[in-house]
Amino acid sequence: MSAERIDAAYQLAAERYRELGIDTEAAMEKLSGISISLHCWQGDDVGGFEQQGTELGGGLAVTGNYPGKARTPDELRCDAEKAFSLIPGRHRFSLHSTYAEPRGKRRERNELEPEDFQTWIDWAAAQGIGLDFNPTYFSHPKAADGFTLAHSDAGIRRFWIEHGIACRKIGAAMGRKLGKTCVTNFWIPDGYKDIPADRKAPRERLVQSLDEIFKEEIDPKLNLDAIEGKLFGMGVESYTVGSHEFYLAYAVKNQKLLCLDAGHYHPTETIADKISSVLMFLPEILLHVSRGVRWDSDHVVILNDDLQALAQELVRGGFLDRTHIGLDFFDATINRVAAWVIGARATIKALLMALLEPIDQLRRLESDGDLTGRLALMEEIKTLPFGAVWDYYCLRQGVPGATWIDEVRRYEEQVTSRR
Ligand code: RNT
Ligand code: ZN
Repeated sequence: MSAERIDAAYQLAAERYRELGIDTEAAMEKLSGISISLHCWQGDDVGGFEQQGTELGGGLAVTGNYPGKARTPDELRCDAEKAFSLIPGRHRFSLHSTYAEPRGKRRERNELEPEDFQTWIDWAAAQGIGLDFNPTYFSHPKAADGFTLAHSDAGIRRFWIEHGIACRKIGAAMGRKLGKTCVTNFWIPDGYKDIPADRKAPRERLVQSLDEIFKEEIDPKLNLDAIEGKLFGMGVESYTVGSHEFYLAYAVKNQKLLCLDAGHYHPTETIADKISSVLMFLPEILLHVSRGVRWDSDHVVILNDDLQALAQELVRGGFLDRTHIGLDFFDATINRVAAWVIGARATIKALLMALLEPIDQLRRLESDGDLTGRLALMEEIKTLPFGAVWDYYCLRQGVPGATWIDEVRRYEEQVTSRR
C-alpha cells in the first residue's frame, strides 16, 4: 500500500478513536519508547558457541530443522540486524553466557569475563541498543544430572555460584559500557523427574547459593538481577526447586526482579493476572513473553488473547515503567529471523492495542457498577480500526507493513539458505 493511502486510512482511524476520547498520536509516542528484549537464542535453537558437545538439557527442547541457522556470532548478529530492521522501535538484545566470544583462550563458565563479550558490546553500541544477560545453567557436563545451584555436591554448587557471580559482573559491564541498564536473569533447571523424598534440602541450598551470588552490591543503574521460577520441565515433572512460590518469596525478601514466563504455570493460568499482585510488593519485574501450546512448548508469540491481556495489564496498571519485556520462544520449524519478527511485532501490536483502549470510560463503567456497559464496550472496541494505526506506526518508524516477509524471503535466498 502506498504511503498516501496508509496516511489516508490513518486519518480516518484517528478520527474514529478521537470520538472515543483516544489520542492515537500520544499512543504511538508512548509505544515508541518501549523496548522489547529480543532473545539471542531463537536465532540458533539455544545452541550457543561453546561447543561443549553436550545436549541442550535442563528440560528444554527445540524441535525442527529449518535450514539456515546461525553458526557463528557474526551470522547471529547479521540475522538479528535483519530482524531489528523489520520491527518498529528501538529494542534490546538478550544474550546467554554460552554466546561468549573469547578473543583469546576460551574460559570456563565460572571464569567468564566482560571481555569475552566485548564484540557483542561493541556491536550493541554501534546498533544503539542495550544488552540483557543470562547465566547458562544447562548444556554443560556439570549440569548433566539436572542439578546446579541446588546440587548436593558442594564443588558443583561452587562452580555454578561462581558462574552467577561472573555473570552479574558481565551484566554490569554491559550496562556501564552501553549506558543502558542490563537485566541479568537467573533460571536454573534443578529438579526431579519423580517424587522427591526431600523437598526442603535442595531449596535450602538454593537460598544459600543465591545469597552468595547476590552478596556483592551492584549499582542498579548498571545491572538488575531477575529470578525466574517454573512449574516443571521435561524430565523434571515432579519437583522443581525454583518454583514460583520459592522465587516470589525470595524476590520480595531480597527485592529482586521476578521474571514471569508465560509458559511456566498451569496451562489455564496466565501471567497477566499476576502482574498487579507481584508489583504491589516488588519494584520491578521481567517478563518472558512466550506461548505454551498444551505445555511449556515455547511457540512463537502471536497476537492472541493471552498476549493482549498481558499488554492491557501493563498499560491499565501504569506498569510499563516497572516492567522489562523480554521474549522467550524457540521454534526451529520455521525461518528463525521470521520467528523473531513475528513474535516481536505481535508483542508491539498488543501494546499498541492496549494503548488505544478507552480505559477511563471502561473504568468509569466499572466503578458505576455498570458491568453490562463494560462488557458491551469491551466487545465494541475490538473492531476499531487498529490495523490502520499499526500500518501508520510502521510507516513512521521506517519499517515495512505486512510486506516485511518479502524482506525475510530475500534474505533467506541471499544469505541463510547458503549456509
Ligand atoms: C526455561 C526458561 C528460560 C530459558 C532461556 C533459554 O524454561 O524459560 O528462560 O528459556 O533461558
Ligand atoms: Zn523463560
